[in-house]
Amino acid sequence: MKLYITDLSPNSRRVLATVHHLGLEDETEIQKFDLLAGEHQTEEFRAINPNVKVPVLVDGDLKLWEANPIMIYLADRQGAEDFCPGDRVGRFEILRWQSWEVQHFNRALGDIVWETVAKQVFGMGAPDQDKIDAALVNFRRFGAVLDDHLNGRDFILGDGVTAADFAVGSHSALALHPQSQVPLGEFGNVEAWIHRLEALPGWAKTAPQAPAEAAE
Ligand SMILES: N[C@@H](CCC(=O)N[C@@H](CS)C(=O)NCC(=O)O)C(=O)O
Repeated sequence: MKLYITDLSPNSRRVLATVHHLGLEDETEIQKFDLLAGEHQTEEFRAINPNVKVPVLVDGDLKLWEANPIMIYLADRQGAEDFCPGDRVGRFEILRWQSWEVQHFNRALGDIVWETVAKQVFGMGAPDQDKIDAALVNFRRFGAVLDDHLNGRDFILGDGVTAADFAVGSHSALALHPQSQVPLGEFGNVEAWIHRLEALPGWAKTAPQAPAEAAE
């Protein structure tokens, strides 16, 4: 298999962490692009992903883009039922939380850290406080949902880590950044769960080298 990723990307991290968590390192060739240098903008890569974005997994004839389905594909390929249950209810749970993080939780979190962390890393100007305030309203709304859900659970589906945790937690390094202004302290269950995630070997191995520079 070949996996195309970039450094400092939550979307890439969740897939790379899945590779490590499932013990697939030896059979996965990793190609990293420097997006700022435009290394991904080639006709060869466009033929693999017409969106010209990473992550992308190529496995034989399969060219799979979008981080969340790549995680499910890798789990199914390994028969890793504990990481991504195959039964009807378990599978719906994974899809539900993956859909939710894209639309709600990480959209809000991403908007906050774009303003507070990433823009400064990329030299794109001062944070826009109005945008931060608007995103904070959504973060608090959806953060409360996750916090309630995690009450009495170590991970999103219960006792063990799954693809739902890697998806919802994909921005953890950014949320923990001292400049992030993400009010994690208001959501004790979410904060504890992020630290639990960061302590997992497969997740820890993929921590951004310079979390201060972590950006989408
Ligand atoms: N929805 C996509 C998002 C992919 C994405 O936005 N990738 C970014 C890096 S995190 C990218 O490749 N950007 C390069 C570009 O747009 O030129 C996924 O989940 O995989």
